[in-house]
Amino acid sequence: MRGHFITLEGGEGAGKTTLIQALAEKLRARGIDVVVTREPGGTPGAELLREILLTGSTDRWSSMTEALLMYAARVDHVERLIAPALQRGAWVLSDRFADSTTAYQGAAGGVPIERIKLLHQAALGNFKPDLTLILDINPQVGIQRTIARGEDATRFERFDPGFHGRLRQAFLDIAEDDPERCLVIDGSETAETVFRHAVAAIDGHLGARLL
Ligand code: T5A
Repeated sequence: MRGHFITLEGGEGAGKTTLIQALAEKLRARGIDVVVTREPGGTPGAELLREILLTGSTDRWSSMTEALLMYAARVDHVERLIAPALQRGAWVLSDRFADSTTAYQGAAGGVPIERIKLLHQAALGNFKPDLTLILDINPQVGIQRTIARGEDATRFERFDPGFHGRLRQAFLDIAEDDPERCLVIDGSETAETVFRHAVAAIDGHLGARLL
C-alpha cells in the first residue's frame, strides 16, 4: 500500500520545521512509519546542492539557475528517498517541495511560471504531494523569528522586503489554484494552534483519524 506524501510550505520562519516535528511525533505515536525530510536536501547528493544554493552572495545564481539546481536536487530526493519510502507504505513529511520553486524562483524571482511547470513535468512528470500545508505569515514576523533564533541569514533571507511580499502572495495563489491539495494555515497563531489545524487538515484530506 502506498503511503502519503505531505509537504509544508511558506515563507521564512513561518514555523514549518516546528510543525513537522510535532506531526512526526503524533504519527509515530500512532505506529505510522514516518520519514521527515527537507528541501533543498534530503539525500547526500541533494544536501551538497543545498550547500551551494543557500550560501554565498544573493546574486550568486540567477533565478533560472536556482530553479535548475533545485530540480536537480529534487529528482535525487524523489528517486532515492521519497518514492521508495512511499512504496513501502511510509508517510513522508517534507519541509518544502516543488511549490517553493514556483514561489521563490518563479513568482518572487521572475522565472515565468509556465517554464517552471515545464521543468517540473520534464523532471518528475505528474508526481506531486497528496497534501500541502501552507503556513501563511507576515514576512517581517517570520524573518524576525529566524533572526531571534540567532542563526546567520541564508541567501534568501537576505533578499529585499518586496521579494518576501511577492513570495507570500505566491503561496496564497498556489493554494487558490489547487484547493484539493493545498490548505492555508495562519502561521502567526501559537505553535499548538497551528498543530491542531494541521492535524485536522490531515484527518480531513487523508482520512487519517489522528484527532
Ligand atoms: N528554497 C527552497 C527555494 O528558493 N526554492 C526551492 O525550491 C526550495 C525547496 C531553505 C531556503 O531555500 C529556499 C527557501 C528557503 O529560503 P531553510 O533554512 O530551510 O532554507 O529555510 P526555511 O525553510 O525558511 O526554514 P526556517 O527554519 O527559516 O523556517 P521554518 O522552518 O518555517 O520555521 P521554524 O519552525 O524553524 O521556526 C522559526 C522560529 O520561530 C519559532 C521557532 O521556535 C523558531 O525559533 N516558531 C514560532 N514562534 C511563535 N509561534 C509559532 N507558531 C512558531 N512556530 C515556530
